[in-house]
Amino acid sequence: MNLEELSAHVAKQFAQMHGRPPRWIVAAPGRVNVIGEHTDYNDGFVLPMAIEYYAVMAADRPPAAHNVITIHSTSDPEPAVIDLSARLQPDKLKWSNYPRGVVAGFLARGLQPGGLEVLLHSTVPLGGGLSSSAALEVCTATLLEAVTGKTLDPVEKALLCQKAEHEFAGVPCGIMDQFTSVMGRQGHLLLLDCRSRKIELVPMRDPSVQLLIANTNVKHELASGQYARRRAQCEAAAAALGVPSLRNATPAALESAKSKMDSVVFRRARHVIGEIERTVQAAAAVRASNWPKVGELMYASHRSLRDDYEVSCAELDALVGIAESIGPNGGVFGCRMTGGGFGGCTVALVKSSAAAAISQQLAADYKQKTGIEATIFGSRPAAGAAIVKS
Ligand code: GAF
Repeated sequence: MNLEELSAHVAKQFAQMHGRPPRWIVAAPGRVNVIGEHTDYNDGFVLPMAIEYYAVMAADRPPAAHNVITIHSTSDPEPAVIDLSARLQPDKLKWSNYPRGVVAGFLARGLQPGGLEVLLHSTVPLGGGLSSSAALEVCTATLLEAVTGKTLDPVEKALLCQKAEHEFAGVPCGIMDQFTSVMGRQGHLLLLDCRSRKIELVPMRDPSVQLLIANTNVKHELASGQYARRRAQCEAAAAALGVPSLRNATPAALESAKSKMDSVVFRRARHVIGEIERTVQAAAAVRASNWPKVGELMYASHRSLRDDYEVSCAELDALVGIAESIGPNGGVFGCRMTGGGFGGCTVALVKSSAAAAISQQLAADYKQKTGIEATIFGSRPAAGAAIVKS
């Protein structure tokens, strides 16, 4: 379903529920990261793109004026109820904390949205490492821009959403996901420098290649605690090296400081420093349409995430192993886990002409190895969040 069809679908559902059409419709995409994993909170580079899967909200004022935002979701019978006259705090209904934190960010800027009835529908797989939470945050922020008539600067908007995730969802995430959902560009990867927060657009329009996303359909629960622990280990490595962040470190400096840190911290830093370098090289290789080189960097990224950063899992490794065994003759250039890890998705760079056959083989071999059905889909690089109706 393209965005236009999806918006019409959500508008229809809203009308069925409330007996009138929505006044506003907004959408924000998920993302897939091609390379540059766990580098954003180290001031490094990332190379993601927005995908054609979206969080969509349809909304209107409630018939009787009251100061409450009620969000019904098509994936949970319990609505999020955000009372604007009370001090906003994290709630036990987990998904409601993403919009709640964003509303708090608007209120902190003196922007009063007023009462709303909202219907949320998301096609971004939940918890699949494709930024379903950032899509929800950015979708909420876009709705509040439409409602208040105040357009935020894109960087401020992304940072407001990141703060919502830190303070209301308790995840100390970097900036990649929110920046991509806000600033995605059709036909382009985003080379985001997380230190300067500047984006270089990298065209990705060669029709002979495409990205295939494969969802392991597993999510191992240790994810969020482990994320915070990785961040702390990176900070420990930077402190031992005497630099503000691992962006400022080189492989040689790390090697010579090896005795100053424990071996786990050393391996975490080795991943980050290598991954920042691979990301810059991959952007250059995409620009040159050097697909074998991009693929080689993707495999190297996966090995480093698996062995040094230890955020992969058996199911992700199984998918990458199958992709590797299909190999260049079968049309696969490279494959790696994408997103935070411990489950979720892989991303593969493949020949478009072989994509259907590769999808079939990935699904069949994964089922055979793990007993689990993978979900496999493609996406072109999509545009960032937008007001569809206002
Ligand atoms: C998650 C985080 F939200 C991002 O900021 C990033 O750190 C990513 O994991 C790992 O690259 O998606």
